[in-house]
Amino acid sequence: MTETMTTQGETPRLRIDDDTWVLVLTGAGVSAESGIRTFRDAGGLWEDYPVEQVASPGGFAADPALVWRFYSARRAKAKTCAPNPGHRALAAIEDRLGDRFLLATQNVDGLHGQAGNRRVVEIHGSLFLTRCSGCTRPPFPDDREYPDGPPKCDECAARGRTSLLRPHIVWFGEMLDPEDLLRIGSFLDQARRHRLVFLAVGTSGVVYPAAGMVLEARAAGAETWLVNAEPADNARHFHHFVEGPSGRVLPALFGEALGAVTR
Ligand code: BJW
Repeated sequence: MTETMTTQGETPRLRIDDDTWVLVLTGAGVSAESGIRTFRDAGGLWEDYPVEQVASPGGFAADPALVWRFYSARRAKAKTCAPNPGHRALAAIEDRLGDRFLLATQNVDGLHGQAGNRRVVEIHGSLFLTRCSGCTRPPFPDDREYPDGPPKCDECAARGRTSLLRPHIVWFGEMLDPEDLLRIGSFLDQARRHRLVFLAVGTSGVVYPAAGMVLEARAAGAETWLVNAEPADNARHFHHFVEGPSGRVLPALFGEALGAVTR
C-alpha cells in the first residue's frame, strides 16, 4: 500500500482527461454546508438519538413512533435545505463525463439530485420514499411527516392485515440493495479498462460496505482521493487526502475540468 499524500493548504488539481472515469462516494459531510447534520461529528445526530433505537430493525419493532419522529424531523429539515457548491461541482463533473461518471451516495437527503446529478445510486435509501414493513409493495414517494404515530399500510389493510409503513432507509444489520451494488460493480468493471478515479467525500469511513469501496476501487486500478474535514478512519487506503470542507475543496479540485460548464 502506498503512503497517503495529505494536503491541507492549497487544493491540488484532479486531472480529468477523455479517458477518465470517475466513481464518487459521498457521505453526510458533503451536505453539512447545506445545513444538514452529520452523524458522528460533534453536534451530530447520534449525540441526540441512540443509533440502535432509530436506525435498526430492532429499534423500529420496539418503538416505531420514535423512529417516525426521527425521520419526520429529518424530512422537515431536508425540505428546507438546498445544494451547496460541493454538490454543484459534482453535478458539473457529471455533465462533462456523462456515462463515465457514477455517484454512490450514503446520503438520503436527495440534494445530489436537486443539484442536477442523474447517475446517482442512493445506497442507504431515501428520506422521501416510504415502504411497507409487512408486504412487498414497491417503495413510494412520500414527503409527509408522521409526528402522531406510525402510518399503516392501506394495501395490507385491504387484505385484512395490519402492517406499519417504514422509511425506505437501510438500517444497521440490513442488506444494501443488491441491484445498487451490482450497478457500482459493473461501473468498476467497465472503468478498469480506462483511467479510473475514485473520490470519497465527506464520510468518516466507518460504515461498511461503503467504507470498503476504496479497496474495491484500488483493486480495479483506481487513483483514489479522499476529501474530508478530518482524517477518515480508512484514510490510509487513499493515495491522496485533501483536508477541508467539500464546498470549498471540490470546485477547486476539479478546477479547469469545470471550466466548460458554468452553474
Ligand atoms: C465534512 C464536512 C464538510 C463534516 N466537508 N467533510 C464490516 C466490518 C464491521 C462491521 C460491518 C462490516 N460490514 C457490515 C458491518 C455492519 C454495519 C457497519 O458498518 N457497522 C460499523 C459501524 C462497524 N453495516 C451494516 O449494517 C450495513 N449493512 C450491511 O453491511 O449488511 C450486511 C451485513 C450486516 C450485518 C453484519 C455484516 C454484514 C448497513 C449500514 C446502514 C447505515 N445506515 C446509516 C443510517 C441510516 C441512514 C439515515 O438515516 O440517514 O447510514 S448509519 C449512518 O452512517 C448513515 C450514513 O449514511 C452512514 C455513514 O455516515 P457518514 O456519511 O460517513 O457520516 P459521518 O457523520 O460518520 O461522517 C461525516 C464526515 O464528514 C466526518 O468525517 C466529518 O469530518 C466530515 N465532514 N463536514 C467535508 N463540510
